[in-house]
Amino acid sequence: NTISVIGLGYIGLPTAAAFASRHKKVIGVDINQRAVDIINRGGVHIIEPDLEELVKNAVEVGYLRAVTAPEPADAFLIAVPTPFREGHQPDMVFVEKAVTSLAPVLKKGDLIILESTSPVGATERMAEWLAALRPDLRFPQQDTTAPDINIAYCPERVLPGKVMVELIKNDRVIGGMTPRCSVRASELYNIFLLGECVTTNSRTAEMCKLTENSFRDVNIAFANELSLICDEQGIDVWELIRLANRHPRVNILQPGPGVGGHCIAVDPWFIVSQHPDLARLIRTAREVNDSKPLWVVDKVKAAVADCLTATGKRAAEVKIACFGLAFKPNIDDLRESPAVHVTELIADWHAGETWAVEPNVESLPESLEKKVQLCELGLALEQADVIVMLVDHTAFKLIPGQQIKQRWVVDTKGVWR
Ligand code: SAJ
Repeated sequence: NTISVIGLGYIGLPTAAAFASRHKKVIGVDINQRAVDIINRGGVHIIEPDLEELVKNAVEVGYLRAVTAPEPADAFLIAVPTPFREGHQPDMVFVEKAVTSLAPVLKKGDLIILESTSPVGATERMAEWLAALRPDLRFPQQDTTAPDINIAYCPERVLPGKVMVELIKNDRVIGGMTPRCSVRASELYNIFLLGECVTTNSRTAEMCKLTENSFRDVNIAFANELSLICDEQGIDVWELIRLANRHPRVNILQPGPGVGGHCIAVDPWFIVSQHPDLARLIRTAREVNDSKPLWVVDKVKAAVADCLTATGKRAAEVKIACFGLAFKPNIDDLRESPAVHVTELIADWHAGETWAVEPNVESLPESLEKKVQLCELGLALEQADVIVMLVDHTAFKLIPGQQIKQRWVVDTKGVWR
């Protein structure tokens, strides 16, 4: 049996590699010719621990091959991006394109699984598109007992940086359009899954994915809101959270410079856009987290003003070092990172030099290239006037607080308290 994975990104490629490692024939499909070429040479175009080794082996033994257009297979997994458009509306254009391209190669008995984070109802919509493209086949909405094609929604829930572990260990929500679709999808994932398959319908599975990330976003927003209140009250928010978490039923997350990544800052909007009047808490959490970088920049401005008064320096002489650019600790992923956003805002405003200390990268993203200098940790500790702690990388946490001689430190992660 052949499995086709459409979309070879952060989710699709690890999933394709997981099936191939279980000696299943996998055809990976991606419109990006460069990615396809790299994979066919046994390489990877994304960084994720253990992924390269797995892809290399799979390609060498012939279980995995990449192409730019779908070929016939027995199961199709769609793992393409679902970004949002203006006004925070989910954009299903990549799913629609994937479906349109696979429709011609579909045959009776095939299974189609949508993995991309999607608004509620997307799987049913996908089935409608397919029915229109292939009137010769019967889909689950037309024949609920024995359709020609089985369709399910099965969201991924892996943590970037731990994808290969979580892909196999985490339980999986399987939302079949019919109970039989759920059974077929569970059989497929059980090829590599150690976690359990928990079955439901497609709409509940879609909502489940959005709920998981909204839960985290709301809880981070709670911590971020507390950090603003504590700042005004002169209370150490990290100590406060540690103490409150000693209560057996309290478990507060950690504040920071904002929420980044490609999921938590996006998915809650899928619920808000479908329910603008009801999703009040979810929307507010997004707004709280999105506004945190601006608050951090205000803190930096105040620190610089204080530094100018205390030292008599001119603004152009003040050096600001931003510690961390990644969207979370110990990774090199800078996309959708609040730390990058804060650094950019500081550099745009500041008259003097702005430095970025990011031990996990060798070059700066385009948005910072002309405004910011990448700086060694030691030099920044030695020469910066103001330090802005943005990401709690282990390398930063290892520096003893007493070693920080700067008087002006804006510490958004509570690393050197
Ligand atoms: N963050 C905080 N405080 C915290 C925890 C996180 O400010 O206490 C920030 C991080 O610094 C980062 C952002 O939140 O900027 C998101 O990081 P994360 O580690 O919470 O999550 P992601 O985006 O790497 O992965 C999430 C995971 N979802 C949940 O934990 C509910 C992952 O399981 C999902 O598969 C992934 O989204 C996804 O693809 O949807």
